[in-house]
Amino acid sequence: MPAFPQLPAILCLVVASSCSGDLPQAAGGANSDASRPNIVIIYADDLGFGDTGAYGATEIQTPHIDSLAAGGLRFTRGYASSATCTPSRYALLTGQYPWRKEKARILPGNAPLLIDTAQATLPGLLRQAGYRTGIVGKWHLGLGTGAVDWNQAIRPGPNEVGFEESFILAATQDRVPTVYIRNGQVVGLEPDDPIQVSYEENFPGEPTALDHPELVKMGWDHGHNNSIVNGIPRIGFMKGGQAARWVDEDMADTFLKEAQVFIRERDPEAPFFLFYSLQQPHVPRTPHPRFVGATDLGPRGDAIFEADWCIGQILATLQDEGLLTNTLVIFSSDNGPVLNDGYLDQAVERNGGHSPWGPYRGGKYSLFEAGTRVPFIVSWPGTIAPGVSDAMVSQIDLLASLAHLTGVPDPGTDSQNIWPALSGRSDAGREHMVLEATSRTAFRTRDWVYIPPQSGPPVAKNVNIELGNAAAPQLYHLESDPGQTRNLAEELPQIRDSLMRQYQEIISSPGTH
Ligand code: NG6
Ligand code: CA
Repeated sequence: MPAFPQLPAILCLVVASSCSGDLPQAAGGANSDASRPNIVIIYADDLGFGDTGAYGATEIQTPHIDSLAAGGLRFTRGYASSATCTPSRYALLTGQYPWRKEKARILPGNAPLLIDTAQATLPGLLRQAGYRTGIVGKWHLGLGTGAVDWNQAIRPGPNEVGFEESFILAATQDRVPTVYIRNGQVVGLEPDDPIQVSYEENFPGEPTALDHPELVKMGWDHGHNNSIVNGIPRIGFMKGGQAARWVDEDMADTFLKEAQVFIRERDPEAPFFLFYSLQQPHVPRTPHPRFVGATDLGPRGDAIFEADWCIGQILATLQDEGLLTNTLVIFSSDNGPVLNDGYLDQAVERNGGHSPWGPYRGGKYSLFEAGTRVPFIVSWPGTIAPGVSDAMVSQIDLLASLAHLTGVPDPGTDSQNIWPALSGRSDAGREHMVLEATSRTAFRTRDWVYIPPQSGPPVAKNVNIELGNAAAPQLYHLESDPGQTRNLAEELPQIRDSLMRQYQEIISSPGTH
């Protein structure tokens, strides 16, 4: 049952008038225009459905996310497009299903740009609508066209696919190069100490976790035994660029400050779009020392607490700047949770009774529900009424929905305009979607999921996550069985076959919804 609270009449009027059908186009001062609010997408990395107080966590305090949820719309059926990072981000920014794109998989740090510069993108569309656009934080969509020279301008990248300003980490916190990149230039690079990066072989004389374990302050469990930077062994090899290397423990503060500057230095004539792409709680989990011990869960819990604090600072910045009521804030995560993702950081040992995956099965990398079902909060005080929505919404739909909101033509992708659901005027979101997890796919409707036969192992042993693979088809009724404990594929062949046909039709079609 959808749980929409009874709204006071005056609030209903505000909601109805500001979100109805075709909205008036901008007329001068963008910040007073109800069809062109500032837009901030806050995107966590590997944060699970159950990792925040707003979604039931009791062992980690997330007061700022909780208050965002209390003042906004909290979705119970909110989805990332994939159970890993690169494909989810690709879908969010381009509106295209990632499984249509062969190379939309977890990318190494030296991969070429995955998005075609001619492709429609969310920031590109918002620029058409007159927005100033920026990204701060994790990118992980590739850079350049092949062999990147990290000592020159690195193009194409975020600035060539719609972001006017960018301050990013190239791939993941655990992958080289461990440097920040601003508008295509490595920050703080000294010309006499050039950076070299390889994912094939080490550079002679450079320490790795295998030959210099004494230099390691955070041990590795699987993978993560190549170059050591800041005492943390990484994926990939790197040489040089000493002055440019980041300090992991300062990363949250660094990104926060960049995001705040982007907001404060706004153009009074133009609304802004900020993609604030947090690195937490992805590995390596390195909260600033002032957050160490904030929870009893060790680095993973403390990193979530730190991320929540950062979100609070962003909301406070919006408030200080008088922007709260004309800024649409969307909060979500790129994929589901994982405890041991390759470092010895006590995430398993100290997890206690916490359930990062909420009531769902699986986690990061999984076709089961917890792989892609994530926190999803939409807040626009004064315009979107607070509440809880059971509409099925996906990050892939932000492109068409925000194009609709801001009055730019929908480029026709897999993205659907679900603005009525995102703004709380309807509890009908998406009717169905194809979910992806490490190149495998499944078909989700509002209450059902159909998982076709998969040949892979049932469990990813390193991370101890059930992947959703089985030789036989699987069918679950999520409304009555959220934990996916009863496979109904044999019992209900008609439903199974009907979902299977819809699924096959979509995956064999060339594109668009
Ligand atoms: C995996 C890494 C994992 C993480 C993941 C990407 C190993 C053994 N595991 O390959 O630690 O980096 O890639 O995560 O190397 S994601 O959230 O960016 O998709
Ligand atoms: Ca991720």
